[in-house]
Amino acid sequence: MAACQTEKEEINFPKTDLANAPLIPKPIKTIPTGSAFGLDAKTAIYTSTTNPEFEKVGQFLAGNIKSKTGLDLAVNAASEDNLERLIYINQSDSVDLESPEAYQLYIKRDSILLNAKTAAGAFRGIQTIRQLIPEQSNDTLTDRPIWVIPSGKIMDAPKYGYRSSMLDVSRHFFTVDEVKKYIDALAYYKFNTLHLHLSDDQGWRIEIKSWPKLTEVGGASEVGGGEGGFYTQEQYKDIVAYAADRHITIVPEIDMPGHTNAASLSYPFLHYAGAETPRVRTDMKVGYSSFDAKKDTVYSFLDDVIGEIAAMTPGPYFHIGGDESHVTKKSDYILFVEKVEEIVQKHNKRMIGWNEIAQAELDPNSIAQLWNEPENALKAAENGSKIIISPAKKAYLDMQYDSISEYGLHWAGYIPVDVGYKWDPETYVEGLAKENILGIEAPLWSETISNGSELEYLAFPRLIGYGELGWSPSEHLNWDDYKERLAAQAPYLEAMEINYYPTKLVDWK
Ligand code: TNX
Repeated sequence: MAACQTEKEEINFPKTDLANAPLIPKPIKTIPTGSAFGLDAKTAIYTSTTNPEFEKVGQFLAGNIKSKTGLDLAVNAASEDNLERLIYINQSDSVDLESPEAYQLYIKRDSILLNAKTAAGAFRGIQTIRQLIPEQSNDTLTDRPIWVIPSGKIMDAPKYGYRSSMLDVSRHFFTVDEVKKYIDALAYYKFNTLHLHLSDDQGWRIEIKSWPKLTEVGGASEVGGGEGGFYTQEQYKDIVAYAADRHITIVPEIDMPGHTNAASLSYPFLHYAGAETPRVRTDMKVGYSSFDAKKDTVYSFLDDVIGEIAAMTPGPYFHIGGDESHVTKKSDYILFVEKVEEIVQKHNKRMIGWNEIAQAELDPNSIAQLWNEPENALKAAENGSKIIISPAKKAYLDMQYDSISEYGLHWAGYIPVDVGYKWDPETYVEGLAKENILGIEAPLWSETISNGSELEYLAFPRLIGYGELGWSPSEHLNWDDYKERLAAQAPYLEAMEINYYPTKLVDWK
């Protein structure tokens, strides 16, 4: 009997197993149903239209599907012939979607329904869809190429609300395009934050209109003697907007009172008498520079700098550094941190600082970032502050993989890919309750790397593991299971032209 025109075509999909899909981060709950959704030219994307942010998420998915498969799917505008299968991105009020980035996916033969309460949740959910689309189409099931997506149900939400990486654009400068490429990869692995280390001894990287010499003088150097560089305010805003389109928050850092040689070289009144005289620094030493904590003019200067950056930064945070101020007297250091905290709050931002800031009397709303002193993290937590977990020994992307690694340092040890993955931020600091943890960050310091490809070599594949540690529940963290899923990331990394370290610990496909 001839099939009626409107009847749906029956495709005989091979048996699938959604629970074995190589998703990173691993979702909370996956229930496979063994069948499949066939992504093809007859698929349309629809979204809730009451919230324009949902439509943007749909457009983003369409763009990714186009570059991965060549299929040009309509968003909220299908014609009758391509309505056979539907991907619907729905704003839902379900109580199961309490966490701001939670999502649910229902994948059936003829539809994929993505439910989320917020556009951020929908955006995280479409990363799961992207990861489920195979690299190769199946060209034998029907008369046209079809990308077989395993059917089933996924319920998912992040463990932490702060899942971050840091780029040090100061020791070596990275271009806007290099930063955007990094943001794309962060988005794919469900990170929601990028911290930019915008100033240090060797270079100042952000234009400040009221203090132009910061970039004219302080921006013209970097480690090893290269030409340095800086972001104009327009370029910084462009990075912020690019990140926001991917539901990623930019956290700007101006490191102080130490790590300030480039600023003091630009404006000598900032310089602290106990610090080394400012000069162009292209070496890798730390701990010799400081702002003068006792001068009112230093705080007026910082009010301008923080004010200009805060005005361009929609996210809630401002990072003041605060690490390794070895030449600043302790009393001056404490005075400085407390005064700068007031300035940050005046500009409506929440202060973050490296763990040393816990020596000061912090406002409980301020956040301490653990890198080397658990006792300071505990002190800050006792005072009510939230903690970001970034231990150098486990989460520093600039540590060498092993003794023969080409780039990187090893002062905190070597971090092979398995060591970077086999720990749990929830239990890393003894005595720190999980309620006190804001999230996790993997910082990439750039003393030994000077271009995008070297940056990627240190970050990948370790960064991918930190995405999972920040998102997936502890009971899902398992190296043997993870390494199989990591191996399956090679086609994505290759398609994105990301230079990764092909560790022998993983059986790359
Ligand atoms: C320590 S971690 C630093 C940075 C260096 C890094 C190199 C931290 C807060 N300070 O200034 O770049 O080590 O690994």
